[in-house]
Amino acid sequence: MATQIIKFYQTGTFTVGNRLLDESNRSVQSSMDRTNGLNCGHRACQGCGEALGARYAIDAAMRATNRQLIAANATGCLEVFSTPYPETSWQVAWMHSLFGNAPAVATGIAAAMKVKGKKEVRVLAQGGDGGTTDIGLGCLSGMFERNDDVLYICYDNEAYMNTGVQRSSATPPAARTATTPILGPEPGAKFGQGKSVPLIAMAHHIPYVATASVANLRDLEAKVTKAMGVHGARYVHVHVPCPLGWGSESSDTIKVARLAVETGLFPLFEAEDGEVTGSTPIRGRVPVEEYLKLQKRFAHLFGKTPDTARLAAIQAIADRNIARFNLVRE
Ligand SMILES: Cc1ncc(C[n+]2csc(CCOP(=O)(O)OP(=O)(O)O)c2C)c(N)n1
Ligand code: SF4
Repeated sequence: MATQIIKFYQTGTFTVGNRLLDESNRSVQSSMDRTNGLNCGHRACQGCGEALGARYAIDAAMRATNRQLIAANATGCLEVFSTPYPETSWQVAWMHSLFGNAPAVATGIAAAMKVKGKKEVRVLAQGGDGGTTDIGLGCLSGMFERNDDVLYICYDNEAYMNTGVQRSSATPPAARTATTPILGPEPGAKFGQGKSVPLIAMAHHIPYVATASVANLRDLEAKVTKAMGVHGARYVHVHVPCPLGWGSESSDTIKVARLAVETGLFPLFEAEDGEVTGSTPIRGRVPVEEYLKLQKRFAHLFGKTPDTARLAAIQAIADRNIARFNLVRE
């Protein structure tokens, strides 16, 4: 799929349909032949970023593999809202796994396909940030270290949403969750050292690592397509706002995701064999307050007396990303 940057007004919209563009530049979703990998009828909340991200990622992967795809899915919202027994919204060969072992299950599927001589069948695993950055990290590291032929996609909504919004190691500092309440002198999640699974993946020198966001769906499609064109272990980390857990408006999901990118809090980059190969520049740099204000989980930072010290600490995280990934260019 082409990665040419296209201005929205040039597309002729089918939402992001791009029907006025060359065939080669159209998004996967604009095609009448798209696979509708995650179909209607699922029970995700209105405005769920995870459902949107998964739909785009799976359709792109199915197109890239000529529909020869098997997906393993960690327990989490994505699994629960899509497969209330005996129903399913998946139009892809799909296997449920435990909360923490989706990478190992996917590795097993890939090994089975190899033994059967089904080289054309490709394997993908997917899960939330809890399943990925916490309980599944050991299995994931093993999958990376062995360079198993699997694409792992993490949909990062920054907490354990399925079980009622508990903190994960991807929860940002100061955020209110069920387990990081607004109590004490520094309410919300602690300022730790952070944990970047994309950087951890890079430390394994795997062939391909990328971050993506539902704010830029063409970019997400392109990165998943690129990942499916490579063999070995691959990792794509997608930022997916959760209106229920973040306390944002359902209609603001894309806006919130875009502000995460434009503030520098969620940098978009790619890496190959352990080295950063590119990043997406920020178009108009925005102070972190613009992003935080749209989410009730950060409302305590904007009380009668704004928490300027901790707002500055969050801004410093964004500034560090901007410098590290060269996000603001002349
Ligand atoms: C070993 C184990 N512990 C706890 C659970 C309960 N559980 C199921 S899903 C989930 C949270 C999932 O969070 P995350 O991976 O971030 O995905 P999200 O729901 O946010 O998409 C938990 C704690 C479980 N299924 N297995
Ligand atoms: S709780 Fe969040 S992640 Fe789960 S379905 Fe609702 S919006 Fe999506």
